[in-house]
Amino acid sequence: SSTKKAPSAKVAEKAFRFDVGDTKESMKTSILNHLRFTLARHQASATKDEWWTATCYAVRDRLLDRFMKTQAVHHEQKVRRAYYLSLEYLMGRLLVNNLHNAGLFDQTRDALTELGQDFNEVCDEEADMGLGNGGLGRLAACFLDSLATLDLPAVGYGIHYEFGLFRQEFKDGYQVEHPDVWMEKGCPWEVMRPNYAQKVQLYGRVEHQMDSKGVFKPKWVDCKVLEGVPYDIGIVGHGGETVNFLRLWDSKSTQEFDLNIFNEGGYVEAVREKAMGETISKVLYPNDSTENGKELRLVQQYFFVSCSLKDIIRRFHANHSDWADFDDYNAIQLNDTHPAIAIPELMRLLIDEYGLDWDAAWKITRNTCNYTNHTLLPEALEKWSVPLFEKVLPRHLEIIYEINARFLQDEVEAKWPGDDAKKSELSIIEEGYPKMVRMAYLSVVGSTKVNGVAALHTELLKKHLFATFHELYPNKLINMTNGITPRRWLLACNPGLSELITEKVGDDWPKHLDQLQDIAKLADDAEFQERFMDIKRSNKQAFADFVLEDSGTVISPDALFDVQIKRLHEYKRQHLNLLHILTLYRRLLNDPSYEMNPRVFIFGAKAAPGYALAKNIIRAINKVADKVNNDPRINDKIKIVFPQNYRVTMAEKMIPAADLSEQISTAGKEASGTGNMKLALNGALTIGTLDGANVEIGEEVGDDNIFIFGNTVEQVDAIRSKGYNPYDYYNSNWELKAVIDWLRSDYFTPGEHDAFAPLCSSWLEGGDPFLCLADYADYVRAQEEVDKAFSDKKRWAKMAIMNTARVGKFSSDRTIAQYAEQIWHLKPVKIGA
Ligand code: NBG
Repeated sequence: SSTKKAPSAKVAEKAFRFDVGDTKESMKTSILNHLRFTLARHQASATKDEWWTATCYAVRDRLLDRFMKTQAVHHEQKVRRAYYLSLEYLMGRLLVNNLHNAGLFDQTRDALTELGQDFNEVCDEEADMGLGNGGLGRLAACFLDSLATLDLPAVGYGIHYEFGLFRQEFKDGYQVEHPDVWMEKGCPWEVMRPNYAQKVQLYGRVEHQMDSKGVFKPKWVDCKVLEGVPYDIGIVGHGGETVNFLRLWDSKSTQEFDLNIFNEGGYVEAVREKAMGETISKVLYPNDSTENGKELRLVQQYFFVSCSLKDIIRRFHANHSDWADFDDYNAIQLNDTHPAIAIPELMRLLIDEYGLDWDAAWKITRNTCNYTNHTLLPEALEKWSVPLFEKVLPRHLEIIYEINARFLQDEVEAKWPGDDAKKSELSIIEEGYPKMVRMAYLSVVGSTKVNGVAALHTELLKKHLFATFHELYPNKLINMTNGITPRRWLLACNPGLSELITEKVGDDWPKHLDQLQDIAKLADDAEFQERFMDIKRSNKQAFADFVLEDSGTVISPDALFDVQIKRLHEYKRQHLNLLHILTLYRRLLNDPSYEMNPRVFIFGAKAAPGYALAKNIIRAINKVADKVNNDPRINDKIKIVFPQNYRVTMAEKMIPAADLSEQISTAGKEASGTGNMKLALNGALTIGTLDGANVEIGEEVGDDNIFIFGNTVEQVDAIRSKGYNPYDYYNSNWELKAVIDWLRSDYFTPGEHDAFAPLCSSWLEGGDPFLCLADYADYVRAQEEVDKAFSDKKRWAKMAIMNTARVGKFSSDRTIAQYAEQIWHLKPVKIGA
């Protein structure tokens, strides 16, 4: 047969060219070549993971060709570029998305099928690239997809963690963490580039030495020196024209690092020291929306920022010689304050290494940098102690002090003469023992634009966290409502719905999500409703099959699938959801004729390993699930499924299967949310508070197509200022009291007392900081509305269709187009054939 013949040189040459239009045959040839020449395997003996690797290489060949072409065009045209600096990229799997974006999906699926492989099984070999915690990291990944799709010249920079976010297991309901060895089978997507390695200094001290002109110049001496080696991953946009890249830095020790010990004969110690240099990029810190505060974390931040800035400068010098042009060609986006050290580092490079004066360096730095804030939670706002800073980055501390002194004198004093309170309020250095460096303030002072991630969040930034800065810089703070890539979150993860949409509106919608509006006119059409809901049902069936295989729990696709998937955090209130579940369970036990549609409550969540209350909530959900799922008295009316190890790949199964999307954070706490957008796009209705992007989702889909409940931001403030007492609610709502007391008993953990004491006391003695009790009654009311709506199949279908039809605004293409226009001043660059 043809597969046995060696491919002719002509075929092989063709197979490596992306732009000639790949066929099933060329993909076959390429996959077999990689099996043979890259993996040294005969077709007959290759394992599934080898088929996967060979397929990825075949796709990567095509990406790399486009990648080189893209870079050549960018270089030739001396384009302005955006640089996205982020400590997290939650990429998930790459194969299926790359196939879709590059236009290779059908050919490759058919090629593998003809080679006797099950396409889906081959794809399932891929480990998630889970180099992020949650929304912030996934947003970065969606942005890379949109940047390439919109043909914008951009590079993502981050860390090449050896271990991404931990793998989660449940034992007796407890969360147990394991290291995430995502590169076990290798990462065929990446290309190591030792030629672009960079040196990074750390620790040591600053000497002020007199130069030849008699001027004191700072010199950073006695440092440890590390090396950053970059790994590049091609990022192909939809349509495959532009291939940008994500550059992740891996830490290595250098000779300088251990020279002293080495010379003293301490060979083994030197090798040990060397190994320490390699720990810097070992592991992602597993906290979402909480600060880390650890020395290694500061080192990680500086390590990747310094490598990235030096790489940006290297690229700038390849095309330009005048520093005055730097901010014309480079825009840097700081993804939260994690890379905020870029501001003093750029200053240091310009002044100490390139000899610019302060004012010139400051102008360049401030014109280049922009900062995105992702949270109002005080515990997430990074602060580093001055003594730690002095130890790790002594020269940067000096620069920060100088930035602060000039800022307070030239800007704060100029605006509010003689007002010392304003100065201490806005100071980058917080007084106290120890003094702290406020990274958010440093980021605001050192940036051109600062943005929030949803309209409400930006308003709250203006009113609270950055209120005085907003007075000082009235044009700095702007809103960029988050978005999600429709390629991953509809086209690739929900092929059934995608096909139906394409049939109705054509195949342009993945690039122009507003076109989904056209299906709104079909929302009342009985036949369309039926097809839409049939697709939903088969997605639910697929998820039910997964659950059965995963845990042995049987769930019915006819039940209402009620989904809450996000990090486990008090402010997100998975425990409010649990109160509702217990309420229904209790009603069913007390009154076997209690009427409700069967519901499956689906959770996906990881808790930060050090977050005791979050872990207690996980155990409570798991223990209630054990009881409820095995209680014959309730006739399968309620099922609770909480699969272990929630991650991007699991989200891709859950979201297309969801009927209801739980977005129930305390108003004012969730900066935006992006899971809310993914679920609505796939036809799930939202039950939510007026928080984050829920507000804007409500505006788009209309009041009739969303279930809003709970106290608003203003009401939450009012309740708090009156002095919130959760006992007022507990004592006056007998049903609420009953379910909390129930959880306090050992009903769900027979013989084990106080299993949920941390959770129960957070609601009562702990003061219920996130107002679960204040929102409980209205939440239960809204859930009754949901149940009623679900009983009316036509009404529900219409609402679901309206959700899909009306959330085009939340494409990350729209978000990125706004960043490009308002922050980066970036123009698309066509790459051509
Ligand atoms: C998170 C917010 C989410 C938001 C994402 C992306 C952090 C610090 N913030 O509400 O909690 O959707 O950022 O902007 O992780």
